[in-house]
Amino acid sequence: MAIFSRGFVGRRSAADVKLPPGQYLTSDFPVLSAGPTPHVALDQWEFKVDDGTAVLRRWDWKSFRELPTENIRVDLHCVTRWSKLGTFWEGVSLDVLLAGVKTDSAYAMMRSYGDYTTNLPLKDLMNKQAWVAFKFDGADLAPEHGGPARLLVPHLYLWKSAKWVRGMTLMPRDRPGFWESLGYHMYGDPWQEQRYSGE
Ligand SMILES: Nc1nc2c(c(=O)[nH]1)N[C@H]1C(S)=C(S)[C@@H](COP(=O)(O)O)O[C@H]1N2
Ligand SMILES: [Mo]
Repeated sequence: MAIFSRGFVGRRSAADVKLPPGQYLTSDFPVLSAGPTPHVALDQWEFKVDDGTAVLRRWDWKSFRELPTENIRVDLHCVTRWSKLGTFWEGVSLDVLLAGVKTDSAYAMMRSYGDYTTNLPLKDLMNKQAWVAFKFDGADLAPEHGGPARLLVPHLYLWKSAKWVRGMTLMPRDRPGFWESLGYHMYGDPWQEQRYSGE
């Protein structure tokens, strides 16, 4: 008969878990920000989808929070080698935000308050792979973790999950965002260990 310690009942134990190569488990939630935390008042907040010329979609906080939401339980993998398993979020799927948007663009640049950017293929943002998340563990997302709202793209390294997200620009060709310009990988698949360009 197996003996379970209390802490592991109903959870995955370390032995069950397959981490991406070069990652270790952490149970706390480190804060990694390239600059100061921008504080965005909800009555100032907006999220826009544009194609570099025209604004295609726009929400203020009220209309954003009227959109259908999903509860998401996902593993996070940071390029600095920590992984955090089974994190719990609430957010609006990018499938909802991009519904009906017609575009030939294959890429998007995510843009944040505070000027952080990160690039992704549009197909990685669709089909239940990405959310604009505003709650973590049932509470409003803390400012240091990206509140009021952050992108959540758990299948890529966490630098792709732009905190304080304010919009996205659709792009016909891939272009590097903030960390990608400094040598991080253009795509960033943790299972392929795509940490830096050239890897
Ligand atoms: N706007 C913004 N988003 C960001 C960052 C940042 O510096 N600015 N850092 C990225 C990196 S490198 C990581 S690992 C995660 C960290 O998220 P956390 O601070 O909630 O752990 O946010 C990502 N999103
Ligand atoms: Mo990171």
